[in-house]
Amino acid sequence: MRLLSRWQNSAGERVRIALRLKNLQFTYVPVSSLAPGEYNSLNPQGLLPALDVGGRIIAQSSAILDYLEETYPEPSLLPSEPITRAQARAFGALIASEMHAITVQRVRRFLQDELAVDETGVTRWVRNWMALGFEALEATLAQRTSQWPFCFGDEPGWADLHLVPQMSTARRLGCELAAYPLLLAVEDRCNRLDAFRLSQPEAQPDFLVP
Ligand SMILES: N[C@@H](CCC(=O)N[C@@H](CS)C(=O)NCC(=O)O)C(=O)O
Repeated sequence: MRLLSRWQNSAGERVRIALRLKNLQFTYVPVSSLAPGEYNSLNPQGLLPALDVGGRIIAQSSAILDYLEETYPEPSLLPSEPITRAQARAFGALIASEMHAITVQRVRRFLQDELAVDETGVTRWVRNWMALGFEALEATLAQRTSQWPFCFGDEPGWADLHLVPQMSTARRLGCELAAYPLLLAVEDRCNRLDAFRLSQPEAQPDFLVP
């Protein structure tokens, strides 16, 4: 498998973590190493990441995660109990759909360049959706029936691999996270593990390549 990504690719970081949690071999391919236009010919939407499985391309991190979970079920990224499993999926969906998707660079650029929103307005946009999301995530962890060390279990999985990249992205965009102690504690536990540390932007071979 080849993971087409770049160092600063939050959705790609989710997949990097998942591949490592499942102990799967993969080749990390920075898009900067491809010929001009090559990535878009593989993934027409042009967003990162994409997984190349024997020459067939899977786009969208959620589809890639589903593929990995279905094809390599052990170790599972999801809790075995159905309601907890659904809660873990909901936690990830909140991050991917309600936070990440509406604050990514192309959305910020559209606000700024096409709608003439000034820097203060763009910052307000980002902080609003991030804060609403993190508040809900923190409250979700507080409501759990068990206070597991990770989001939904004794091992990290689906929810955690969505959470950790989102927290570092939020920090990079100037969001204050001190109000979320449960999230911070999970993040701290995750970042002690190789699967998470080796997947961080600064650990990628193309770190800082534009
Ligand atoms: N829903 C997509 C989101 C992908 C996405 O927005 N990726 C961003 C980076 S996190 C991207 O490709 N931005 C354009 C770029 O970096 O060139 C997924 O989960 O894969």
